[in-house]
Amino acid sequence: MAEVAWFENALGSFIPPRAAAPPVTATDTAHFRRHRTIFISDTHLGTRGCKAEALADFLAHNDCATLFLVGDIVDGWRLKRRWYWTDAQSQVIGEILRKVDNGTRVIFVPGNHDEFARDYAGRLFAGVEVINEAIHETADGKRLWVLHGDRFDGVISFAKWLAHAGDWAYGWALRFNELVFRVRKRLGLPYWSLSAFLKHKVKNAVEYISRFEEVVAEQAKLRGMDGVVCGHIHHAEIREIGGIIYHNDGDWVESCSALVEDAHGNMEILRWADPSQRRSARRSEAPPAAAIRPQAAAVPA
Ligand SMILES: [Mn+2]
Repeated sequence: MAEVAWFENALGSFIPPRAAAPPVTATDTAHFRRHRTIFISDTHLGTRGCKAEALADFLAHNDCATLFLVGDIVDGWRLKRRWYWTDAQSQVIGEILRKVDNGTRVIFVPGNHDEFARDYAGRLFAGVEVINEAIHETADGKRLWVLHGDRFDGVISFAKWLAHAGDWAYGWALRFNELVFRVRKRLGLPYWSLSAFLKHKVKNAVEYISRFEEVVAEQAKLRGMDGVVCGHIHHAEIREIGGIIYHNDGDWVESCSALVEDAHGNMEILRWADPSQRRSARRSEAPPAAAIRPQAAAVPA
């Protein structure tokens, strides 16, 4: 893979190293968790489905040396049809740029919904490096292939228009499901079982997900990797498949999940929608109160 070789061999040599991140001066530094690496994908900024508030909150409370944006970050397909942007979505961009300013290396690996960015691979935008595929070396020396994953999706690779149509149809189906029901009833059309239809769809989805995971792992093995990090199917997972560690960082449309690596190379999936995990994530690894709030002792109890 030319891009991979290029990234490995050349990128580090011409991108000037940044100074280490200075201590963050946010008001709630006590609730801060530091990671070696954070991987997020499928945020679908520019859509109503994007859980932008949760994402901005996650980014504000989780710091890292390297942040990988593993595709479908901005939904160009939707924005092309209709502009949808909120303050919370701007806040997400603001949090990412704040990380850049604080010395975090931010690498954007475009997906199919933001494929427009693939033409800019090798460039820097606002300090964010764009690269079609990357190799990440973990703290314990494992080589992980980082890519969005849509290239293994037969529908998307071979009939792009079909995928677009499917995406469009799905969005409308969700919004007008109720209306369709009422119209059918009025027209005296026969009963149509939604639950049976969905069950069938879910079964197909489960088969599709496991096939996707196998294919991605196989391809990572062929490339001599120890593991792979991808997104695309909106299904967070860490599991071993045929000697390859398969990681999927999930999405920010439903599950609000991120993949994080600690200083020893341990990988973990964080689910920011889950309030208990959110609280414990904020408590853990918090620096001693005195270190960040030297004035705390002077404040009367
Ligand atoms: Mn995708």
